Amino acid sequence: APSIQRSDYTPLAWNVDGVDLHFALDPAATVVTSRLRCSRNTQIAPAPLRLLGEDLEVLGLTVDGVEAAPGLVTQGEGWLEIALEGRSAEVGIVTRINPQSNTSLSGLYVSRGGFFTQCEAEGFRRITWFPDRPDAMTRFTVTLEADAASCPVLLSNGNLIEQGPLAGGRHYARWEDPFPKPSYLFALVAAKLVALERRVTTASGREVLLQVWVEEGNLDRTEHAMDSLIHSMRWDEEVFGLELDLDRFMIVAVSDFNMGAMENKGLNIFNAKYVLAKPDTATDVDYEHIESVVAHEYFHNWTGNRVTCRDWFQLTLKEGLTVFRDQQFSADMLAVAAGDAGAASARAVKRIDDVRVLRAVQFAEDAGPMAHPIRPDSYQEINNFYTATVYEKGAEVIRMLHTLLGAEGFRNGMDLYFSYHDGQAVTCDDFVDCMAEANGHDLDQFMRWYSQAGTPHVKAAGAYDAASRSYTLMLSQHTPPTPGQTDKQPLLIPVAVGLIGPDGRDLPLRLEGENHAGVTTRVLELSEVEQSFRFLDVAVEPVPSVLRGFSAPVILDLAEDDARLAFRMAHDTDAFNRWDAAQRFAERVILVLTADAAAGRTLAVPADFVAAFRALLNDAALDPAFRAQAMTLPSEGYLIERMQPADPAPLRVALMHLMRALGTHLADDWLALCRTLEVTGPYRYHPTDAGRRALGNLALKYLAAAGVPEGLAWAQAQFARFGNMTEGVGALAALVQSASPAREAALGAFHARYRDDALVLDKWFALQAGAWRWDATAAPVLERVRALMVDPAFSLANPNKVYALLGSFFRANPAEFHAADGSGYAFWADQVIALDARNPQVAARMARSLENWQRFTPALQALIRVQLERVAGATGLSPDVTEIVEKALA
Ligand code: BAL
Ligand code: ZN
Repeated sequence: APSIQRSDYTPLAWNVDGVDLHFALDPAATVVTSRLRCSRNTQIAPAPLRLLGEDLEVLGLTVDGVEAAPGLVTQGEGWLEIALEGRSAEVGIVTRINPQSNTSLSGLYVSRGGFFTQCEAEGFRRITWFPDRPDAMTRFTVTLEADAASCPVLLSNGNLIEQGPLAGGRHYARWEDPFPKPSYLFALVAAKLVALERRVTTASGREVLLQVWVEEGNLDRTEHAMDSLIHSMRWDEEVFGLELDLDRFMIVAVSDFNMGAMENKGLNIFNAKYVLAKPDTATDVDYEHIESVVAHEYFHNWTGNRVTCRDWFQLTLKEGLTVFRDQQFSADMLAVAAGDAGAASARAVKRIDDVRVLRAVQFAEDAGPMAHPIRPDSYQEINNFYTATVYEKGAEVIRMLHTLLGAEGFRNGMDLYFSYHDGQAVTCDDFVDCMAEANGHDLDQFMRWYSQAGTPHVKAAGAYDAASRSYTLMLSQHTPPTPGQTDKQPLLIPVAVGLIGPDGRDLPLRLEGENHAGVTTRVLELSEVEQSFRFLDVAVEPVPSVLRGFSAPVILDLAEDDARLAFRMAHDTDAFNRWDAAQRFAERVILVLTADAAAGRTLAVPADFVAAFRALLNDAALDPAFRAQAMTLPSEGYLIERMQPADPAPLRVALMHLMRALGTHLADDWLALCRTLEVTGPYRYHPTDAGRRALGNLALKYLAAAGVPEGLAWAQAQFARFGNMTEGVGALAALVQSASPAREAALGAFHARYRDDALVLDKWFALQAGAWRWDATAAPVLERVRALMVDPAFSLANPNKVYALLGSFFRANPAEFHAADGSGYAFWADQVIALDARNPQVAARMARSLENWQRFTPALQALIRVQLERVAGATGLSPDVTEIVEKALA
């Protein structure tokens, strides 16, 4: 398939200064009338107006009111050029589209009887012919016309300027967006919805209307999203001085949606999963996700909408920055709720959550055939580049700027960015240039983070010299080659370091050549391949704590024996590194157990490891949320990346053995936690309560895995009387992850209670698809997955269902998915091909679950290759899936 190059960018020959759109909405035949007011870009050589379109039936085409002469128009695959004369022209286009048959959920589509749009990245061209690229910023006026009974609510971007009835039971509304925007931020909704409304006053004293639109019957699940929106508005005013610029801001929940949510100007459209919450249906984690996604989309109003991307290669300009902003917001919200005493721990817990995802998903991506820099140089299908690299690693790159420049320097850079670029479509260079200029800081080397793919390895080794009372830390860096990029240059890597004394207290740090002493964590700037840093006045040999707070997205290679890891688990004052020490110890133990399982040796869990875990578990000075993080083993996905070659079957045996051992040896400790952590009183979403529930549910998981009768009884009792979804699904998860016969009854009861609640049933599907076989006589999980696919509640047309059932099986259940007979792979190929025919974006996401196939054992690789080739050879394959499988097979 052809690939698009970043270096091929050319400016627009024609600007569209304004567009009037008229939609005569009808499920099978919607007529879109578009009037484009175009003006020539006099900065470049004259060229025709180039419009992009896909699956459109053209009913008429005029230039300045006159039917376009055939000689003026040239057409190719997906494009149309009109040879316009002079300096300005008005182009009129009428097209007909079929929203009801649009199963890709890109463009205009129908969901549960309503009309919705999704235009990022290239969905607008499926609505009408347009210069559908992010640097074409246009003022939109939109008129919607629809059946009044089935679509009483008509929404689009900006301000409602007119509405009224029409003949034949129809009605209309006209919306005007005062801000020029690219077409990817266009949205419309026409549906039967109700709204929760609030009026709030912005920092400058303007009153604005906030609405959360949902289907009737879901109004009691909108409070949390509304609160999250208001908190986001306040935070952006306080931290970045950024205010809502519209009189009205709307969030709409839709059941069928490819992504999490979309930041359309003034009209955010959300996957219902990230809006709807009440205690009976949403877990603490759901509440947390809703808060952060609402914030993310709201923050895009400035970082993305007011200043947007010049081209899609710059996607991380808005995504990395906005993820960083939502991470900071969530950390602040958690810290405020936790109070002064708990704030640091609450921030660390959030950081751990984010790093866990980065390591499991982004590191894997960076080590596979899809590896790309946060600003890619080429792509075949842009939808495949909404990746963990562009988003999460992109956010880490912004975080490093924040670390290097300080909060104030970063804010100054942001202020400069808006002062220069408000209303423009710009590049990542423009952003970093502002950071450099505002701080008088040369960031040329730092820009390599934008152009180099792959996860850097940082090696650290320390040497203490008692005679001179000095400690030298040697740091070196190396980035392994990635596809198409063999030579890597050294990066500028901020490495936060502390030195811990034998009593467990941090030593004051004084770097050679510097006078000030006293700080206990110091950010070293590693810019060369190898560099030494010498600390003076070090009274005793310290234990180094390196990469505190995960100060850079790298793999740290630091030789530490078990005793040292246990020491840092007990004493590291950096909560992130304390957690990381526990993860490193666990990883080491698991990989040894895995090798033993593969070789048929007996499995033995080291007593030191159990003791170190027990000490953390019972450290009442640590908040429960942190303890839950520390006691959660590294994910299977992450561990697979750490194995060479990866063999999921013995890994699963090792993990089960370790879970059972920790459940058995620490049974009394876990049971004591269950008793002391119980949260009484009505449910509230609060980090203190959430932390207690998280640790309590984790205790049940270990106890159930080990088959401890009191633990299973506790889980059953909690399940029988649960008052909120966190407790309900926690107990259910513990039962499902056990050999207890109670599991099937619990699954049945859960289904009976929530049979009409699609979002809750997603949890039910996911739990079963991700289940381990604790009972060795149980059938392979694939059989259950197949059975669930014919459950009436399942549908391949609904992305959430696909992610819950198939996504969980492919991604969260490696041992079952990678069954030695290859059955999982054949099933994967069947589903990818079936999905691709209706929704290429969802199909490509599922296809990606096998891209790192070359990590696995030769026997598994041989089986996977057959299925990758089968998918690659399927007729009519989308560009989306083609790119994934071709790169995997390259
Ligand atoms: N822009 C796509 C969804 C998001 O990142 O907010
Ligand atoms: Zn985003």
